[in-house]
Amino acid sequence: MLTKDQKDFFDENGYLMVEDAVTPEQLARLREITAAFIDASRAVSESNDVYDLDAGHGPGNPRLTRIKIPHKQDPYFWEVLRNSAMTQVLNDLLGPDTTILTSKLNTKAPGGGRAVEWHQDWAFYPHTNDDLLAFGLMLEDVDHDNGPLMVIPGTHKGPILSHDANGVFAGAIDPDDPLFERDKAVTLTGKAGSMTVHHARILHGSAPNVSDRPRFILFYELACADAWPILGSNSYFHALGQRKFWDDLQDRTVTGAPCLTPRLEQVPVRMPLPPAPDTGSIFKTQESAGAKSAFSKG
Ligand SMILES: O=C(O)CCC(=O)C(=O)O
Repeated sequence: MLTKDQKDFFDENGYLMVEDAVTPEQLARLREITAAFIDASRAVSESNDVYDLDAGHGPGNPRLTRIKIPHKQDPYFWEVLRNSAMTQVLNDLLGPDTTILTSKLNTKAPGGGRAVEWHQDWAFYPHTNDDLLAFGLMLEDVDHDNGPLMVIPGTHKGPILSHDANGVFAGAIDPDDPLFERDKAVTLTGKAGSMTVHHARILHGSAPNVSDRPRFILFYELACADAWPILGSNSYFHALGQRKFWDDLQDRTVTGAPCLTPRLEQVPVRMPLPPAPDTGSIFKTQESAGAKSAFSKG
């Protein structure tokens, strides 16, 4: 259970590090399943509903940016969210009724695995209130060299910066935006089994993996059940239609029950439109929109 100091820290700064978010047994099983997925990607030559491929991927050298929606690919990714220390952290921060928006296992292959340009998750999926956060469970140790998550503390209470480039929603801020205070960035490193928590409005990003070790972070994006989506780029559930949406809403309940009376708060909302040419993942959105990189050397 989180202490009052940890909760206050999250409220104030918009992020938190939690150690031992899963047991060693749970971690071992998650790694095993992940390794099997990566192995199976050898037979895949184009990004699809499961894999987002990185440049250089091939049968002899699997290089992925992402395993998409892992909790839909293998039930263990769902089970662990509902039966671990993560579950308690979720209830401590969002209350008893919680829902999942999406999940992703972001992988950075050794020697150059892809950067995630600076952004605010909220820009992708505005809701009726901002009781939304993401967990990032480290499946391997994460240090300064293998592309750790970085956050700018306190920005969850500030404006939503423009995420547009070349006339479309690019899913990344302009690194030259005067509101972007990069010198305030905090780097979130930790041992395998540790977990980052970041608020949906906090500015965050991560550099390429320059080490010889992979980086695997399993992200769950979660909300209080009374936060209803206004729109969401990349959220499959917007395309379901009412009946399937209803069924899916039950399936997405992590703890407690769905809430049919959205809580409406005064939150900054700008629709993530028009879409980038390729919205298959954040990597594809940022790349296809021509988002300016904060990490490229040139
Ligand atoms: O993988 C990372 O380092 C960051 C991931 C992220 O922010 C995202 O996928 O929205």
